[in-house]
Amino acid sequence: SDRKLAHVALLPSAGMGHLTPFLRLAASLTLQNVQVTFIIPHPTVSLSESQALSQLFASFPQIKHQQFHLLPLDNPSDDPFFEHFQLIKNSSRLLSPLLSALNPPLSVFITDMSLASTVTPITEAISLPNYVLFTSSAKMLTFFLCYPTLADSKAMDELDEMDVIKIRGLELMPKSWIPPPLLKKGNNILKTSFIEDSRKVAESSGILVNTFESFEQESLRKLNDCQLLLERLPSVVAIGPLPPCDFEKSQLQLTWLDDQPAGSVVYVSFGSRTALSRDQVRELGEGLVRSGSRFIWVVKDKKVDREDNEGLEGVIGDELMERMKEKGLVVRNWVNQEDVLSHPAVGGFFSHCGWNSVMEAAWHGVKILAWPQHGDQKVNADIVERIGLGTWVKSWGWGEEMIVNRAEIAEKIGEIMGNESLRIQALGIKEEARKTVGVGGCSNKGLSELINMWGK
Ligand code: BUP
Repeated sequence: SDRKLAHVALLPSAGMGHLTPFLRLAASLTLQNVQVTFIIPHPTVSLSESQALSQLFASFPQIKHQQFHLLPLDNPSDDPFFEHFQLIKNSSRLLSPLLSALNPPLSVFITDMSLASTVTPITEAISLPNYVLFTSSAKMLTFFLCYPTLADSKAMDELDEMDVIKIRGLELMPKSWIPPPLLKKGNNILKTSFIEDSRKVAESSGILVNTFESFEQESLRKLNDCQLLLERLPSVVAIGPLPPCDFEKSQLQLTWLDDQPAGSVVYVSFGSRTALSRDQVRELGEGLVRSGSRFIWVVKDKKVDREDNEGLEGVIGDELMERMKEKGLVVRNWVNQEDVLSHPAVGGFFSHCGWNSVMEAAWHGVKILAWPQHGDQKVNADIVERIGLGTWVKSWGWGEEMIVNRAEIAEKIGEIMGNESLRIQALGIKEEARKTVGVGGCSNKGLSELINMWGK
């Protein structure tokens, strides 16, 4: 055959939510005989990130990795993940020699949407085709691509009068679903990065999205329908759900789960980047006890895991801890989500709807009770509800807006765990998720076609 093997470099952004889909993509590409070089911004923010990376390289010795040493920053930020983006931006000129030195020469480069504006000028300068892996939903991608139009001052003025965002081609979206800084007049850093990254993503060679046809049909149609959203758009390829890999599983046995009846346990986790207030943590704990349901709960009250030194008793209080023992397993900070969602005892997921979590719940057919906390999560929660994977209590609000009380939490958990039709729908979604990445499935074809093109 006259086809050469494609050589692809991957550069992820900060945080597990951004890293995980890159790890899974690296594994998928390697399994299809693509040579992968993984570029690791160093140092990583969290322990979980460095562990996940070591596990990938241990399972796939054929994946090459290159450390990308980040230059120190003059003005550190109080959000470590945000600081990491700044570090990468600051150090980006070091990427050019690193990429040029790779052998065999690269066929393509794939990076995260949040790094697009930083990295594209560098890869363009060395004539490398530039792809973006969009690590959120296709729906969020439609918003992201339209954002520069919205941020235009005239559109912002009109927005004042309305509750919904109305842009040509974009489905109407309540303003309350969008992170407030993006809808403010004047400049702020989130806004500026969003605009710059959005423009660069629209100029890229192609956009890969961790989603699938039947899950987000309408948004995918909009994205690939010529000129509906923007005059010029690269092709948008759904390649998800990127399957969780064996290497991600931990050695730890969740023996507690093994002893619970099938489908009886609700898994409670709000992602790797959300720290709930102390008061909300306790209210949530009380709600779980009151719900009468069995639960496994990941408690997190610091953004970065390295900073978490306080014991569970300190956060939750001895007395509540004692009452939770009977029905629940409480874990500090981190549990291997793949171990949990794949376990037959788990029948529900009380989730923030980070996009990876949504795809993982779909993959395992676990129904969701959505409680979005920030960022893209309300948009994602809406998708979950509309497709029938779960429910979302919209009145709960997000961020530090309000405290949701124990009675409401208990009630909604009871409802979701008892909802039989939702359980069946979730199983149907699981079937579709497996089909689309299997031979002949849409996502499988999407990725294979890209790989063929890259190898030419
Ligand atoms: Br928390 C947690 N164990 O305890 P999301 C997360 N994860 O394996 P996020 C664990 O990290 P953003 C834990 O399976 C998923 O793959 C989880 O990504 C894994 O949310 C990933 O769900 C988390 O997208 O990021 O971390 O809040 O909001 O940036 O998408």
